[in-house]
Amino acid sequence: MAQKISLTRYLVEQQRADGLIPGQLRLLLEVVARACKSISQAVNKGALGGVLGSAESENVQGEIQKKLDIIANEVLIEANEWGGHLAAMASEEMDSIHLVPNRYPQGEYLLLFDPLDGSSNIDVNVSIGTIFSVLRKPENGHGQGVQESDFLQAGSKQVAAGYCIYGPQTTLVLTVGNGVAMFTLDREQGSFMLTQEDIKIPADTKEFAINMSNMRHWDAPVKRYIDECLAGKEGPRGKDFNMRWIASMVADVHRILMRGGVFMYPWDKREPEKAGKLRLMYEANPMSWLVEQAGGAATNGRQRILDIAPTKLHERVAVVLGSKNEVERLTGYHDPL
Ligand code: P6P
Repeated sequence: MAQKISLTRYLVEQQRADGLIPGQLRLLLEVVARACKSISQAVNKGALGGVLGSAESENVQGEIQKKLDIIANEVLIEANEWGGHLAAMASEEMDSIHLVPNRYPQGEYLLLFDPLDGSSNIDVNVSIGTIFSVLRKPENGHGQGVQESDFLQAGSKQVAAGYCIYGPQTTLVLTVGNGVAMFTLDREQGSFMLTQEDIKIPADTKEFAINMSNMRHWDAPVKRYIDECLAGKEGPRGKDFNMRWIASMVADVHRILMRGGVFMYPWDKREPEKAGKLRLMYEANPMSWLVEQAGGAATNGRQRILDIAPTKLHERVAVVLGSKNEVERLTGYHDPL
């Protein structure tokens, strides 16, 4: 069997090959991977570790926090504060940005994360995951420390993005802008080992992912697209479709990276003032870059997600991502901007 390459060796060789992973970024990615290993161990303990259930608190999204949401957030903060690679962090679980304390050196990067996506699945033992996005700290010219406005960069400005899925395997999926690679945690060695690279999403699919219980709230283009899928062979698509909905974006996106498909969380009439349910900065942007790097597409129904200029740290967005031809079809059903 070919020698397995560790995450560290992969990052070193990628830097040597095309210079996309400067030293501080390599350190950042290795620290995030180590933090994900710790989160994986906490998740795997489950009831034995007393980490299930609610933390009896709410996050900035107004959602009840699970104990593991808070644990994962703390693990990522503590792991990334002291290394000198980061200037600040932002998390779904924190109202405002977290500056690296003055007692540590400041780095050139900003790290954003959803520490544990899919929390509603924690207590029922369904795959969940950590999503992360890396931006450069801008030369903000205001001469002060990092401010929230420094994080408000379009997804096209990311320098690294990835997720770690805590499922039957613990798997880290990563891009730095030259394709998508996957690393599986070897628990005996305690290392992430390269198990797939240059991951590609098929342009066509027969599988869609959406929460069908929201059908009556959707806009006409989404209803049209789903109705056509449900009409199957006898309908305008001329083929039958399958449906999946894990209610854990990391798990649904991972399936799409592995075998194709289209994932939708569209705008709906329940809270019309919100652009969508999912968060742009630390859910949609990293997942959209991964999908595009794997040959797929990602829009909000009308616009490429990575082109959206953010106005708020926790802003939400509608998401359609996955197999390119399906994303383009559904986007084409919407009125142009
Ligand atoms: P619903 C998890 O809470 C999440 O943010 C995504 O991971 C997931 O795709 C979506 O929400 C599930 O939402 O409304 O189906 O529970």
